Amino acid sequence: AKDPVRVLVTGAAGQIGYALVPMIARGVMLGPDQPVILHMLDIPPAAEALNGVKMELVDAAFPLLKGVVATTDVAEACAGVSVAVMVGGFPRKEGMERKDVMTKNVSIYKSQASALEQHAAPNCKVLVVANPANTNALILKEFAPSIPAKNITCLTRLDHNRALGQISERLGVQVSDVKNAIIWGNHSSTQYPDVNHATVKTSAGEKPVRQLVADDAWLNGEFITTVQQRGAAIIKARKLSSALSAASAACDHIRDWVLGTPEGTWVSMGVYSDGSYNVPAGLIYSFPVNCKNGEWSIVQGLSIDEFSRKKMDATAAELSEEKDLAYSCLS
Ligand code: NAX
Repeated sequence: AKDPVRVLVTGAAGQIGYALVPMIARGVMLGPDQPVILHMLDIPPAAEALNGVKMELVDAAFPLLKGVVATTDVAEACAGVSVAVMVGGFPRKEGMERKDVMTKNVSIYKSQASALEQHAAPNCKVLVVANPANTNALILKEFAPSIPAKNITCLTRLDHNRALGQISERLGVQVSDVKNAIIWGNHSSTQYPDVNHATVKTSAGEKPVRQLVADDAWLNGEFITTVQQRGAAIIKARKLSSALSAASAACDHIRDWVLGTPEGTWVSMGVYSDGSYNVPAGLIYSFPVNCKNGEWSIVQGLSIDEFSRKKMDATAAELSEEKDLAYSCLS
């Protein structure tokens, strides 16, 4: 039998945490033959609720779950973890300035960066979910210089999956037959969902999404805004933000990163830009990636038309501006 892997979930008493920890304990994230030990972190006001989640994990009697650490101590939470899913953060409350929210999150991600650096297992893979996800990940990277930049990522897989879902609904095909959408840039409303290279598996082979949809006005308009605004639409309907879909996407992100993407298929991940596709280096930007042997690499050589270029640049500009704001919030 395999040795258990320690997986950290921060903000584990929150709503994504509540959906995510049972998925991890069932093997959805690391595979049905991989035992896990869950490390759950939250802040003292949520300690009692966090303990309740721990009680439910015990009650669920998951065969793969070999232990649960529920704590408000960051060092204890990070000790020996090989995967860290950072869901905890400071939410924007009504009437709050953007700079004030950024200041709170910069301070959280700066201190959690140090804790991971000191206590996590070597080669720990980090996924930041909490918003502003790209910039929180960038701060984490900057303040954990001993963790390789390639180990620090943010979640745009939910946006990617939303794009696949919209195409599947529109064409009336199975979502599992749709692939190679791309989310470029920020996990925000400036993200650019791009289907120029996406395909659908049909009985006559793989066909381009653009050819099958045959409606460029929809693909360049409503499709993009629907994906960009989907988070807001969920809040409107549920009076709560996306949780099960976010948790599921976090599992997809880590699973594909660790176990690899199928040949000929890519996924979207927020990763440290090396300047590919003329995206400024030094931002955490969402790119199409292939994963193999536990490492991602940016898919190279895709053609970028003028429409795409503008949208990729606009979301990069927003990320550069967020980066400057984050730096101005450092104390
Ligand atoms: P909740 O408010 O339900 O949960 C957040 C939890 O984090 C709370 O239990 C809180 O006590 C805890 N927390 C706060 N500060 C902490 C700290 N310093 N250390 C550890 N825990 C801390 O929010 P939820 O709906 O679960 O969303 C969590 C985050 O995910 C938010 O920032 C949200 O904006 C972000 N999202 C990101 C998505 C993405 O695709 N990247 C999509 C879903 C989601 O909106």
